[in-house]
Amino acid sequence: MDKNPLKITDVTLRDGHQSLLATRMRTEDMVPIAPDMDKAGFYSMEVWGGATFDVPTRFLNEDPWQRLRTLKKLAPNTPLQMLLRGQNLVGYRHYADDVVEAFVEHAARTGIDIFRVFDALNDERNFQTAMKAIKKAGKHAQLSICYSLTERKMGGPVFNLDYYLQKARIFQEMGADSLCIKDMAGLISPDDAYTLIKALKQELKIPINLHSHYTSGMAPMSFIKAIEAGVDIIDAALAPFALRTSHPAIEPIVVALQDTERDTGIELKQLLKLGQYFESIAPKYRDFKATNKMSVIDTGVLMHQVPGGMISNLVSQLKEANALDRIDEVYEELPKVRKELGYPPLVTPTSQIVGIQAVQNVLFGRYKVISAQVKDYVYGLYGQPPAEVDPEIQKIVLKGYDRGETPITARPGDVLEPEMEAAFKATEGIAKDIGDVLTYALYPTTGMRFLKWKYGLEEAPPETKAKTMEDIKREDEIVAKAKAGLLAEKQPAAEPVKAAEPVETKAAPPPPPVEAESEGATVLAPMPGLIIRFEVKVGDKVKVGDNIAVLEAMKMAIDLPSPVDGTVKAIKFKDGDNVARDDVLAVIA
Ligand SMILES: [Mn+2]
Repeated sequence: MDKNPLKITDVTLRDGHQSLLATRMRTEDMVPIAPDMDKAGFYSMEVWGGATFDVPTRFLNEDPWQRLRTLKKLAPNTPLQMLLRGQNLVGYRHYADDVVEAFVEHAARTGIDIFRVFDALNDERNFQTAMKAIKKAGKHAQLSICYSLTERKMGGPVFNLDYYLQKARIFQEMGADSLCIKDMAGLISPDDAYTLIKALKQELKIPINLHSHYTSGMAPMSFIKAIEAGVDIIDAALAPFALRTSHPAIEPIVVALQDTERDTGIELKQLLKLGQYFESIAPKYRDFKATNKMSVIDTGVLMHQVPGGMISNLVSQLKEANALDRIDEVYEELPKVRKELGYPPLVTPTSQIVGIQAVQNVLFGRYKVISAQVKDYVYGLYGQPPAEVDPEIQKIVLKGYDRGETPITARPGDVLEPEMEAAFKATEGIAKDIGDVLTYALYPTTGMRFLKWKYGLEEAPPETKAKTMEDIKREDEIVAKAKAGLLAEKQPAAEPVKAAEPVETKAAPPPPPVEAESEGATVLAPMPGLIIRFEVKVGDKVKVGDNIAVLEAMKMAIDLPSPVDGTVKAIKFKDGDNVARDDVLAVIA
């Protein structure tokens, strides 16, 4: 029997907890088990990239660079892998080439061996700079194709077999060391997996990796068919961090292939030891686990091919806007917007771009409110969509856009000015190494806040602290008591205690003047958010459609246009203020 062992990339420490626990696992819980994971015989371990940069700096008060350094030391024998969003790196916009070069170089030096690179539009030009930097660092470049569909199965005018084969050929030609089919939503069906992998194996010389999610329930079946078709590597997670919206579990795959020609050679005993450990720390993160459903699969995905994570985003946006009852309209709007925008695959950041526009179209009328990202996208700053953007929509979106009304056709990276020098300057006196500077370059606001926490210039808020097993024990005891009826309800105080002294009010800002409101048109906050900046001041003359303010809501910058011609009579907030839905931001008369 010819042996052709299947290789397994363990994704527990990146996509596993990103999928199930909002990426909250901390380095301190990886440290004790990393040496044992190193002994398991995985082809590689995905430990970094994706949201593992944003979440630690934003929520955990943890340095992602330090995590990587630590894991490299503890697991020196297994190649460490990261997910890199092409020119987006680990952020939500395109960065200039000098940021991409510096990031890849430092990531390689700090411990990354395999860079899995993808682009939300599968636009190969967005790989060029990262690719060069990976090769220069002497590391493995795995280029990925985002797997997307327009109907239930592979085919149709856009995402058909030819599309994937053509992209794969281009990527191999560019010098990819391996190719990944990145099925981020768990859409690939077993028969399509077989057809696609078989064709790719015939067409390409480089190894093929299949990445899928358990979301729809099809992934383990698709893996078996892909293995039959000769796939070289699959991604899977240890059982406690597998299934649901995560990945197929490693353990049953290893056993299923035992004594076949694709036997992985991995010891089940070692895997069970790893799984036991992850079970033991998992309770600390249970607050992030979805517990709202009995079903571990999302049958809705089978029906409409919308990624599960995107649906939960849509739901939370509608909730914030107090309009959850309009979810069905959004489901109807979504494919229309996606078509109009040239069928982008639905993955970060295009899933947000399409999703938020669909929500806004439903709430405020079609393309009445357009986010800055949608304008950038239609202008071509994210790259070239798989199909043409609807010319009518293009006109509406780019009307008055400050870079111009005609989209670019060049590589997006070519129109971006270098950014590192400004980042060095802005972090002078705080940043101690290039990692710090990059943290800021990627996330100016939360990155700088993190650097201040890191170097003790500001105290990290208590919510960045980890939950301990003692906390869990205490919670469980209270729940057990409550279930046994032993928990006495607190008696309400007979008389609420009134404060004797009036509260200090000196520091509070004066209430915004309201008198002008009756005399003009108002610019309202369409949803809760943070004012990035006002683009006008009191007394400015404006025309209908001129931008009054930019609001950050749902990770997007949204332009708020003037509803009328007139003069700015009042501005009710300042840059950086948080606003509620329907707050009056400005009055124009
Ligand atoms: Mn994934």
